Amino acid sequence: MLIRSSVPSRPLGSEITAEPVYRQRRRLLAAAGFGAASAGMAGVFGSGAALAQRSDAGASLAPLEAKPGPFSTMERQTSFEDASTYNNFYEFGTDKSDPVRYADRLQTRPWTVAVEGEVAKPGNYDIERLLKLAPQEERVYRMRCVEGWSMVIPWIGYPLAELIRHVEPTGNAKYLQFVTLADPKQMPGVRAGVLDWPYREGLRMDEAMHPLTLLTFGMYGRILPNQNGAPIRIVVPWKYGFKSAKSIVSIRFMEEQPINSWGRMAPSEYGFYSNVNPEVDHPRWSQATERRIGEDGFFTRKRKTLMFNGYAEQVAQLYAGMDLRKFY
Ligand SMILES: Nc1nc2c(c(=O)[nH]1)N[C@H]1C(S)=C(S)[C@@H](COP(=O)(O)O)O[C@H]1N2
Ligand SMILES: [Mo]
Repeated sequence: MLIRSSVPSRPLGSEITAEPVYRQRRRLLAAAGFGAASAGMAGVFGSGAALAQRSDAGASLAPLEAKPGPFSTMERQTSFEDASTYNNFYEFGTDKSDPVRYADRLQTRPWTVAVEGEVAKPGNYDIERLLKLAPQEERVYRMRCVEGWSMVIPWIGYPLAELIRHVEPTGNAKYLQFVTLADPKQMPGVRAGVLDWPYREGLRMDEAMHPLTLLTFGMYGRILPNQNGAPIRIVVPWKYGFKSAKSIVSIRFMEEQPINSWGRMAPSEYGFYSNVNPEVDHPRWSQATERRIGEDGFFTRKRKTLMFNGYAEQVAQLYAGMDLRKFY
């Protein structure tokens, strides 16, 4: 089995919290050419100068305390370098390398998230308060982009359900909408009309409450790099990557199914649900296989994409009785 479903929760201790940071340091040292591990490193690295720059950027991020959480895959993790330099974050541009190039302009403090709509406790929640609302956990999730590539990333956060319970949704709250920052002064991509800004995404309430859905503040033992959605994003591992909205500024509790940017842009290509499904192709390409970033080599075969990205055991019952060709 690839999924550990019950890791006993332990009290926070330095030997536990230090572990992801330690592993990350080893990875960075190996990537920089120190130590024998470099031969086995996944990923293709750029020039030495560029790499040094990236490593410094990573090392300057503060460590985030986290205990190991449930549902982590044991699969080989994507390198921090790949996960933080090959990104989709269209507010910074449409090239995979644009986010790492431009996202350092993003001011992530002060930052508040407006909780709005059908809740008993609406308001502006400060990021420092959100960070401490529940214990942080490390969750190693498979991530599958609708474009056909995938990664394995150790995220840090806590279940979104913790925040939802805290703000007390009313009986009318059936969906959540996430609205993300769209500031042309900090985000050069927002001037381009590729999407109808701000980037919006949504989940049904039961999806949002599912224990796999992570309110995410960090990865690889550190706070999130800006290009990965600092200071706060969601991660929904059984759905295509675009559902995992980055740099969230508002969470709206709604009675009706909310607009989501990609669905609005091309409704026949991107549905509201967007569950990973190898049997339902994108109109312009197959979704049956994927390329794991860092694994590309001459002899590397593509991987078969798994139903619900391998999380069927946990989430299939959310969609019992639904026609997944209709509700793609
Ligand atoms: N605000 C915002 N969130 C976003 C996107 C974006 O363009 N803007 N891209 C999405 C897509 S398509 C993917 S695959 C993931 C990528 O997350 P990562 O770069 O941390 O791997 O972020 C998602 N969240
Ligand atoms: Mo994506």
